[in-house]
Amino acid sequence: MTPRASLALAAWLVVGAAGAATPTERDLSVGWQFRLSHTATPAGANPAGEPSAQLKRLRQCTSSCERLDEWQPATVPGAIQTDLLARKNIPDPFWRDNEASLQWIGLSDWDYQLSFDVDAATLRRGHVDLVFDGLDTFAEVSLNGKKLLSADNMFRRWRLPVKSTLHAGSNTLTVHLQSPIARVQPWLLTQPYALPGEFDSSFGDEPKGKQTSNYVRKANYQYGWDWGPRYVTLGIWRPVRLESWDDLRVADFHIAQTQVEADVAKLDAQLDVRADKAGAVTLKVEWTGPDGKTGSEQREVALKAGENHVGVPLSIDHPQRWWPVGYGEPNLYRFHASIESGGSTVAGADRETGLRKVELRRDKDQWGRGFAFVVNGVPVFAKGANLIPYDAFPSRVSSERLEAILRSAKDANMNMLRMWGGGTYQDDAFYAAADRLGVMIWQDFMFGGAVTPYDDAFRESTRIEAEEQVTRLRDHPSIVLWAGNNEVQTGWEEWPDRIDFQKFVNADEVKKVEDGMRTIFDKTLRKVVSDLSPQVPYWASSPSTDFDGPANVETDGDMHYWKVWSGSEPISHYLDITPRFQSEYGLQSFPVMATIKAFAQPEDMQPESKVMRAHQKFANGDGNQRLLLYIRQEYGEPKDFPSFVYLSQVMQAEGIELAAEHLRSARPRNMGTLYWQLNDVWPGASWASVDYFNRWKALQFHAKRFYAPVDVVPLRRDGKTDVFAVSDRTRDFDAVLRTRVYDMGGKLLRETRLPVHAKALSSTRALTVDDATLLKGADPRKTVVAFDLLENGKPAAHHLLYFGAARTLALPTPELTTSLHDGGHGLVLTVSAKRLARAVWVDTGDIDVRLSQNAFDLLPGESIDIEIDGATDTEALRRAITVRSLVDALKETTP
Ligand code: BMA
Repeated sequence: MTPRASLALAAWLVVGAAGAATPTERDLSVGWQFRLSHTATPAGANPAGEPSAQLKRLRQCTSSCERLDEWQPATVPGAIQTDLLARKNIPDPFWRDNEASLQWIGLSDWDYQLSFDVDAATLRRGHVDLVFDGLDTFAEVSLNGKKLLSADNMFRRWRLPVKSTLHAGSNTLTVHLQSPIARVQPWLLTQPYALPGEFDSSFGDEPKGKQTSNYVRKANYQYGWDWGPRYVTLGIWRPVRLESWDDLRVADFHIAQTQVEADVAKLDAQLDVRADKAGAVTLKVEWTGPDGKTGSEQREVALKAGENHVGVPLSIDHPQRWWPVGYGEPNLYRFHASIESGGSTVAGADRETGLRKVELRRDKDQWGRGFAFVVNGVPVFAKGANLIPYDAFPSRVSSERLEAILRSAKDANMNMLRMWGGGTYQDDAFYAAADRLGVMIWQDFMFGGAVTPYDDAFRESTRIEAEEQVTRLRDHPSIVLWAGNNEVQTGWEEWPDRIDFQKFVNADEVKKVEDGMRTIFDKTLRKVVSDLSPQVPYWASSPSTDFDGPANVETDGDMHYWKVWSGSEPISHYLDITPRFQSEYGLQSFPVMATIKAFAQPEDMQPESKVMRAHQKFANGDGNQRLLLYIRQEYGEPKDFPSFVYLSQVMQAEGIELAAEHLRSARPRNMGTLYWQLNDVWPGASWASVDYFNRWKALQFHAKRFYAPVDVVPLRRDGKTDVFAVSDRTRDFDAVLRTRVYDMGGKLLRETRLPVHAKALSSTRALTVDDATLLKGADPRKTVVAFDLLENGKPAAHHLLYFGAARTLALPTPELTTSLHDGGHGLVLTVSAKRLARAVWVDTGDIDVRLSQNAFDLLPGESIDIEIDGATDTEALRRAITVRSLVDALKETTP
């Protein structure tokens, strides 16, 4: 069994009953083959209609495809694109503009096949189940020529009893995968209308406005998004196995957290047991705490033949509770359940979970209605970002990659990530890592923004998917919210194509569509969460007010704010809005040159080249002009392509910092900032702060500072600056606000100190000061102010303030010097500036090391020590290091 499969199956039988053999699992991932299917999809289940001419044309494989009729080795879990890549049947899907010529793969049908032996002993078992943890998506499964399943939902798990279909010796399992586009399109094109979707295909296989993805339970982003390519995958994307068992099977083991307080945790250990016959058993549950403390409870239960839901109440005194990043340890308890009969153990299961109470507090107040996460009674200001899928091909993401991105988030002081609804529910390994790290997960159900169909079959498929996913994930303490979807409600209310649709379609039909969405998001999914995970709050949509009125408002619920970037408004407009919780806002940038080189050649290195546009998905490549707009507005004209890349990151980092710090300073009116977006699905331009290779952009380094538990935030508006001491500490502390005014060329003009009492879990305004008082006649273009919050004489937080956008400043040449040396505990790079240095960036080229700090400003005469982790060859690193600052990147020196 693969490690992933063992994690996916959190409950399993360990010891067989007397006379019954130990239940076994047999991994069926090895030995698969694939080929281009000989039977192309007809009109699928929908008899009427023809696919579009363009689809038919694109469906033709354009490269050498002869060999694809032959069986070739496949990887399971996997996808057809990665299989073709592994066999060198296709070039790298991420290289240059290869995407355009690889669309035929997702428009074709594919077969997978596995031959495997079964012995007589297996066939003597009471039950043999074939379990698919995930099929992508329209899959016809046959065993020894007998059709067993027509799957149609990528997010479901399928369990098939196959004992009577198996025979001793060699068995053949086949999976025929139909192109979801080729299957649904002929039907859709005969319909009176197509529901408004997300991003139209750039390749013409789907006519504009006729998107099939709305009608399919499959990861939406694979149809192309504004940060990722269109690769419609097909495959056996999760593990597959045979499970053999006899009299009974533990289908689920769950620790329901009825009440969790400092002095006691009241739990209910619940088991779902499938039994062949009725009988009395003893249920025993043992637990081990993080400190090694143990306990156990047991009870007699009468099992009936069939499905049983049984439980053992538990009580743990003074539990070591699970705390999110910044508030304590993410403590985890281990639970073991056993079922005993006639003196022997017949079944068992294990679970690990953290004990915590989570509330979504929505108190009415002077600003409207609050939106605050409260964990174990502590109101937690949420600091983080939105998470998108890790890869265009999700099945190739290892658990190491899953964890590495989460570590990057934690290292940047993030305590919450929103797993956005246009992707996939993640592997168990992802949530287990979030549990261990203390990173809270806001979990969307997988709806990315498209208007949903209202038919019963679609809703029922969604309901089962939701039940399976909530059951699978509900013991992860990291999950603190289930949200119905991404932007479905706000889209319906506000987006022009939806408004046109509502005018175009008759009123009855509009009502049906609207009621259909309301049923799924207000009733079906809400009920699944309240039935299966009642201690975790449900939220109808992001953004929304949970159906308490219109979505995406400043006074209630969560808000996505996109006037900056999508609306081209200046970055300073971030200061004009103070929602109760800002769950999306973002600015784009390009990844570092080392990442760009992974998809582009030297001749592609300009913003408007075909390849650079192909890796810029916002507005079909026009996003590079949007980047330039903001770069010019704030900084000036980039000198060359690498400077454009660098400036895009500086702009993104400083812009998001302004917004995030404004939101933190507005606590308690605002209680969370999740910027868009943490990670990337491929190498390209996007809103990510960590790129596809987990290389940190400037924004991630800034986030580490602006999300630190204690921050000093100077916000300058109309010639006046408010300075806030922002603290996520649970205790007040006394500090001193030091203000130093410098001439950028080197001279300290003035220094003042002010005592500050920084309140716990608060933003405290420490100072309000106007420009004239700070400058006292000095030239604003040549002056910088440094604010430090000193605790016991040492800076607990530090921030610089300028009197205008960077392009208006008279920045000096800083004369940066560097020295790479052994700091005793590893390599240290010291960077020093003679004069003020703006936006210093240390680049290590193709050498991947982790820097403790980067993307910072240095005051005149200041030095910084950067710890370097992961260097293997010091001399090669020394040669690779380059350091630049703002003045190096601009075409002309600023006035
Ligand atoms: C948001 C998201 C995504 C999108 C992002 C950037 O609103 O929900 O759909 O990728 O904006 O445009």
